[in-house]
Amino acid sequence: MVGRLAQVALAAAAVMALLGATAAAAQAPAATASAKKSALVTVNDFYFGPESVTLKKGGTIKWVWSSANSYPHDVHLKKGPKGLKEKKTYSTKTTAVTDAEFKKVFKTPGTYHFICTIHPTQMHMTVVVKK
Ligand SMILES: [Cu+2]
Repeated sequence: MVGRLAQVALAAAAVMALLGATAAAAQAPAATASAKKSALVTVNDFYFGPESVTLKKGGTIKWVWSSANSYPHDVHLKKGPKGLKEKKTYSTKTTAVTDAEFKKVFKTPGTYHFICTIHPTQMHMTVVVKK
């Protein structure tokens, strides 16, 4: 008898937890959509975290290579907004496994697509710079 009651209580708790998780997930996009003045992106074996960043005009991104990496990666601008100047400065000149940083200020509004040239299908990210 007590056992059955406990089971019912557990099931109710599980449903409540599920409902709570769903509510939290529904609220998340609004929070991440706000434009940031600066953002930190980690370069990992085989993903950028996060894969999407929205910046204010003039905002900065700092990429930091994870100390847990075993493979080399780079940051490479595959496509930037139309008329973007000094495109080459949005890509690293070399690859690195760990202990590397790359910082870039985004003054031109638009959408930027970045990849790692060694793992282009796995590692990609998008930066949106607001006007
Ligand atoms: Cu890579």
